[in-house]
Amino acid sequence: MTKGGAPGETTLAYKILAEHLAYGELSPGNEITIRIDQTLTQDSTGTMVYLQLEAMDVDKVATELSVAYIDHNTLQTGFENADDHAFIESVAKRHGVLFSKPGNGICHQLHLENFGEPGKTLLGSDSHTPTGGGLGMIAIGAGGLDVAVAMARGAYSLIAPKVIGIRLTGELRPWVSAKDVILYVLKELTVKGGVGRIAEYYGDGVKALSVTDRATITNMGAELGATTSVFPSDENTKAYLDSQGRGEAYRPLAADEDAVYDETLEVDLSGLTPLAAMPHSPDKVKAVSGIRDVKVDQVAIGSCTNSSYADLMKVAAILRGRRVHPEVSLVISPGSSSILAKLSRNGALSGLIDSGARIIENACGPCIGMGQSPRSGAVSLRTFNRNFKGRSGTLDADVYLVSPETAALSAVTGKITDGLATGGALGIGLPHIESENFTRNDNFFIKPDGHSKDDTPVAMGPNIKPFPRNTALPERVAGKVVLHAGDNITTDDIMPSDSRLLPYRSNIPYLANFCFEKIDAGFSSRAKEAGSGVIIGGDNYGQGSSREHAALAPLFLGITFVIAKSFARIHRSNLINSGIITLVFTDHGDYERIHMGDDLVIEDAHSQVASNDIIVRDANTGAEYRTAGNFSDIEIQMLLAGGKINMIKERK
Ligand code: MIC
Ligand code: SF4
Repeated sequence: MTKGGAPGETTLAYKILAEHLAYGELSPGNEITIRIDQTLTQDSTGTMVYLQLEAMDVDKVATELSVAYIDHNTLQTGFENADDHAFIESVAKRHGVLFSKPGNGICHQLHLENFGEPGKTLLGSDSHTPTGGGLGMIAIGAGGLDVAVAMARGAYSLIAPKVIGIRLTGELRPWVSAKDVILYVLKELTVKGGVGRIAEYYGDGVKALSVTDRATITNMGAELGATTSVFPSDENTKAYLDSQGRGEAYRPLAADEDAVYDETLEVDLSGLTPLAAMPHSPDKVKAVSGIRDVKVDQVAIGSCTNSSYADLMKVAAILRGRRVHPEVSLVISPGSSSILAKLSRNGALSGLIDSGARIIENACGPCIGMGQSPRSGAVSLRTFNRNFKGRSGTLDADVYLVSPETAALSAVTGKITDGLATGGALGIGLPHIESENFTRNDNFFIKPDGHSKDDTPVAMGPNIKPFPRNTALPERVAGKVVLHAGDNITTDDIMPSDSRLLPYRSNIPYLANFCFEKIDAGFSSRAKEAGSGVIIGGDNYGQGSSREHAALAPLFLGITFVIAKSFARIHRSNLINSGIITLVFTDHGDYERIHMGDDLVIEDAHSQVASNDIIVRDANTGAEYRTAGNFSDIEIQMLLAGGKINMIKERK
């Protein structure tokens, strides 16, 4: 059904989308609405989601399953974190949402273990929700408001993506891992190569990858900018589900033999070598052999990309009987409580501790800058998915993204080490774990059963402030250029997140003071002074995290529109959901012609926004800049209403 094609040529992605199609014609570029079976939220985006859900005045969620995880902000350095957790737990109870207590693990790992099902749709308020694609789901990351609406209505609208077929052949060699597969794909396609696309894996090489390998690959498909990534569901999927005691969820799924992909990429797994993403972008990929011997100060193993039982058993095999290099700090955060318990039961945990590894909580932790910031100027090797400048909490640290094998081996040698060249020589045998029975632990889950809106009050802490709301679009939208930014601006740049700021995710007025702090410390006060501001961006503006705080803080600071060369998908939606107009330059040369301090204006905004061609004028010089909105019908309505919530309220 790709390209509107005939049955018998259908990609797996389009088969699942077709099964869930509620509205629209399913062909690339069209706006479609799909039914959403499951949603997930995590705490750092979740507080906004649940404030918005409350604002929508719904009773029970409309999905088959909605889960609220607490994994990002678990340090509890003050009352703010714990208040957020209590708030989320109370709203979860009110609306029939399953609550996962802090300490249970990382949302994506937990969802894979406990709830992911082949052929289902999942919408999550976290950009790495596509981890579920490892189980053959269409799992999409979105802004919090979109997830709140999906919970309320069981549906989500998106532009039907193209499908890029990634054909895998061969088999990975020991010391080469699933992480190296996705790093290779990132090198080939770059951080914007997946925009407007689903990455679908197929071919003989698929069967050589376990579900957790596949989940590593689909997880980091987020770094391609892809809408999602998906693997077939096969015998390995069955084995994984059986190991989690959920064999009944299995359903075989694959693309048709003659499926037609919009684009294809070939990857010979047998030819891959250990790779690393160099500072400061996940697509700056080099062979580990080419950077070997770089001295390492810190190694961090964990995150939703590489914290599975199979990954950590490989790490345990490498560290068993060995010592972490005296000049290296090694921290390990397992993906879930059941993984940690299993490592503890089989003795692997004591081996890790004996080697000198620091075991930290099974949560996002250092991946989102919640502790373990490396020392000044450090080299930090991480098995995570993002190495944007400053994300570790140390602005001048050099973060490299690598596989668990490369990370553990380098922790022992004290320098970046290529396992392919030296791992075997050290006599280290790596276990290959397809799946192994897990003991289910439901003790961290709180079921909403027996509760309702009427018997459970919302637990509001003093740090939880109402979220900013826009007003209906005026006929004349004006603003002063308060930021002129380069290419690939991340949402970490726009709204930084670390142990200092993460506790304030439910307090936009406070957070807004730190907007763009890392790249332009004067931004927030300049925007406040201007009263009404405009941001100019380069290519791929807003890549990375799904945090809608990167739209809500600019909204609070008076940003009315953003003109960029191109936008990342989730951030563009978050801006429009907040009623901020997103425009792309028709002539990229105009990017240079507009300067800081220029007063820009969109006249006749109502009719201009409804047309694709939007003229932005310099109020002082009269210079005109042509831009395109590419807005769908629903987006136009949102912009006119001043955001999605206003539009929903108007329709009631
Ligand atoms: C991230 O990895 O950047 C995060 C933190 O998980 C974000 C969500 C957030 O900012 O809360 C994401 O990926 O969406
Ligand atoms: Fe958590 Fe890091 Fe995964 Fe984001 S990328 S969900 S912060 S572990």
